[in-house]
Amino acid sequence: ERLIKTFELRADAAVHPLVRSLLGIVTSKRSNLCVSADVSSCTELLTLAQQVGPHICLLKTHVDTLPDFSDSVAQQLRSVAQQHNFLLFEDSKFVDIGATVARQWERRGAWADIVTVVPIAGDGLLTAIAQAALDNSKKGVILVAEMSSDGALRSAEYQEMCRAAAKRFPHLVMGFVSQSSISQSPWLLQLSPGVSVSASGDALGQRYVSPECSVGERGADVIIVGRGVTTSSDPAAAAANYQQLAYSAYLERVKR
Ligand code: 5BU
Repeated sequence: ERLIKTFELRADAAVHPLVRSLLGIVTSKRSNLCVSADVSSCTELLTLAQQVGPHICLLKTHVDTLPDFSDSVAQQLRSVAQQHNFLLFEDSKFVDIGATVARQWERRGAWADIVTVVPIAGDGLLTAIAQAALDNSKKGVILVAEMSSDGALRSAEYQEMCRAAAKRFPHLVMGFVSQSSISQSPWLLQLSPGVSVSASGDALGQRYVSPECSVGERGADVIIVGRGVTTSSDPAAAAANYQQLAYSAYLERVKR
């Protein structure tokens, strides 16, 4: 059901206001591309955000890999995001007891619109984030349900845990990071990394499929592309290419 519904219809069905906002951005910019800004400094991060801004719906970060990340950088990033109309997505992969995640979220999650969580520890960490976020309608969580890399856990029981957690926290959880369809619920999103037009993997176990395969066959709503864009000599042009391929694949999918 999720796969054949248009983003417009799914925005209407959305439970989480941020799902509605994100799908609004996706349809107005005609972009279901998330660029993963895996760079080495905040200067590079801000430059990349400006370059790819017009072509993305989401910018994904790992701020723990940036030695110079600060509140001021977060603020500057926020203003670039506002200027180009995209949301900020910190790939925090929180996984711990609630009390610890509450502290981690303050430090490296609170600045972003959306964070990732690995929901193997029970409900404590989702409760902690729901409590810490002063306004839940402005913060979202994406559950890591299935990873792109070689040898990653593919467990029906774990996927069921992810679906159940999404059900228990409908005002916090926006969807999943996965390589296949975890849920048919049209109000939940599938974000998929491991996408490249040129490579089939890297030397450390990453596995890639094309944008067409990710969206058309594996059910991604939004593709996540890192090095396919960041290592290009023209990141804006590379992003524009992924944007076009992913959005066409989505249009094809809902036509069927
Ligand atoms: P790449 O350069 O396109 O391979 O980067 C992919 C990004 O997505 C990178 O930041 C990873 O940490 C992230 N990622 C992933 O590759 N696979 C996963 O299953 C998850 C996250 Br979850």
